[in-house]
Amino acid sequence: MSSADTRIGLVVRGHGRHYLIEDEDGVRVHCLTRGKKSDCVVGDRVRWKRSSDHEGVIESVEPRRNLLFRQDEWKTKSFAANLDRLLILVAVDPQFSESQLTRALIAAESAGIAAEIILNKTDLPGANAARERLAPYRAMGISVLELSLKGQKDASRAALSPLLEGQATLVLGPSGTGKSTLINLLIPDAQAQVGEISHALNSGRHTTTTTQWYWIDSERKSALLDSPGFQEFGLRQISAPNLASYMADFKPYLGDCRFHNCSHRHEPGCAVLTALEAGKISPSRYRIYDELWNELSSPPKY
Ligand SMILES: Nc1nc2c(ncn2[C@@H]2O[C@H](COP(=O)(O)OP(=O)(O)O)[C@@H](O)[C@H]2O)c(=O)[nH]1
Ligand SMILES: [Mg+2]
Ligand SMILES: [Zn+2]
Repeated sequence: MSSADTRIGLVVRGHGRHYLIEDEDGVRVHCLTRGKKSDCVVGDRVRWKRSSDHEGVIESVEPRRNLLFRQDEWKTKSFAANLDRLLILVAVDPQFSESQLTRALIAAESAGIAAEIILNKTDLPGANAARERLAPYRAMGISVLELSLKGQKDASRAALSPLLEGQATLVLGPSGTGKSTLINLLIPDAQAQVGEISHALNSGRHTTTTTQWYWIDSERKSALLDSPGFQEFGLRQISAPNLASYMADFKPYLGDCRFHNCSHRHEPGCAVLTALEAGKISPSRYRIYDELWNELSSPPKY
């Protein structure tokens, strides 16, 4: 197959072996993959060619800039490829899991993707408590944007728009935090975009089993990606000894331990443990590190 026959397209939705590709002119075409070799995810640039008036075939996947994924005990789940930013959405209520938040941040850091946090529903009582739980993240240099997406639509849009401009941004967060509210705020025709895509892939209107790509602007420069919720967020792609290097609050101390292969759990002369005792690393972050270390250094459970 000569590359002259193929064109470059963007994967905007996947469903099994079925993909929806957008060509350079914004025209969307239903494509199939040939097999395992052309496994692709939303955000991928692919080489494809027409196989009929209505359909195409994906021949190959272009090299990726990055890939955000989680690796549970037995399966790997890709969120999306070629992202500019990850926005982790948490809310005052339901109370967010710091472990899930940390896992998402580590996955992003290890994939080389910039991540920021949005705290939504700051109109609710309990906002201060949530703010306090996020203080360690602010202190380690992660931006925490406080929003009230439902009640303060204009202010939220004004705060988000500059962040999203010209970028491909994935929104990740547990259910009930306001992901749909955020998408609908920025993409008034979101429902129509989903319907059109689902129709093209014959995948049912309300399936949210895969990542969904939305254009924010008619010039197709800024994109938001919505992905399905998750129960687990496995990080088995990371080895325990590398874990601390993906945690911004641990990183400053890593060169200062007595042993170069320090696990930062019980070794004498450990700079991380000293920082923990001095209150420079938060106890909850350290507890999550310890849990993750155990998880990543034990074999998968049957
Ligand atoms: N109080 C309050 N409720 C909100 C806010 N944003 C969203 N909600 C509500 O939270 C619930 C879950 O929102 P939704 O966007 O469906 O969350 P998703 O599950 O992450 O898609 C809905 O009842 C929203 O109306 C907010 O800023 N403040
Ligand atoms: Mg939703
Ligand atoms: Zn150490």
